[in-house]
Amino acid sequence: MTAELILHHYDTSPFSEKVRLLFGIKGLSWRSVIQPVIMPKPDLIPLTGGYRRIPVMQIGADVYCDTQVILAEIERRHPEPRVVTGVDWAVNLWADRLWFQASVALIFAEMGERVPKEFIADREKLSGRPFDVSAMKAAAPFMRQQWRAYAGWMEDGLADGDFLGGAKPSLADVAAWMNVWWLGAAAPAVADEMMVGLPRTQAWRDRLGAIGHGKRQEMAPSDALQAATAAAPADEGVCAANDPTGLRKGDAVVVQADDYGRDPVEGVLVNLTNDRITLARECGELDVIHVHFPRAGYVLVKR
Ligand SMILES: N[C@@H](CCC(=O)N[C@@H](CS)C(=O)NCC(=O)O)C(=O)O
Repeated sequence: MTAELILHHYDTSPFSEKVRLLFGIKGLSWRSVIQPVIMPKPDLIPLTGGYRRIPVMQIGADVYCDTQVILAEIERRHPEPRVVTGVDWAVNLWADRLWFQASVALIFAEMGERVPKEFIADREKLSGRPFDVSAMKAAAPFMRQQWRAYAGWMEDGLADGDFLGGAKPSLADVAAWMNVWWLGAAAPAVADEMMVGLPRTQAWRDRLGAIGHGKRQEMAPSDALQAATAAAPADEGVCAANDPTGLRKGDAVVVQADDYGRDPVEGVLVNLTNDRITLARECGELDVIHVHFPRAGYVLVKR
């Protein structure tokens, strides 16, 4: 059986939109499993071992947590057309963190009191901080300046080609797209205002929007769990001998995000490189699953 690309996501998720766009750029077929926007996520947690953020990609018994490792795995398995060039990963982290936080403030300042209280309670647990709409409203004027400065970088970056990397879409475009797409979808008038007088960025936005999402086919969450049970992890993995942690294959470890959604995931280390951590987890009826995380933005310790 060929291992299908399964994306656990929901349609309004900006981080998921990065992956959907990459599927479009590479012309890939994929299965879509819709997961809840707030906890509980009973069909996701058995696969990840505790990681709750969205999206998660699954290929058989391999589970990829965080868009950094999801996008890297798609590029590895489907290298044509190539999208990762230069310092794209650094651009990706900037767009995921600094730019995303500016987008969050702009969007929730705009949505204000319309945000459901269950969502607020869930996101307070996710971040460990109050979800304070009035603080976001107070921060919005400053965050608008930040957002506009980032959009100005886009305008400059598009001076020599249709895309940030030149003539073809690159990972930098995918990373930046998340913020432009989300603001456009959640607060369209603010997005238009942020892009006034930036004609190259406006044309880029239309160009990326026209790429689409590849070939999407819905899948039931139970079928995704079944696909994990039916498969074995793709690879044995290798642990780099000179890793600064001194950790070795077979060590019992814990991985968690360093920003928000820091639920710990426990497992046995099977792969450790400069950009990836892979744990083996025994999941009862699901047998062994390999759960993959990026290195940047995650904390790895021995249990
Ligand atoms: N660094 C993560 C961030 C993912 C993230 O923040 N996702 C949001 C949705 S777009 C999330 O998980 N929110 C909480 C939830 O959906 O439960 C990544 O790149 O995948």
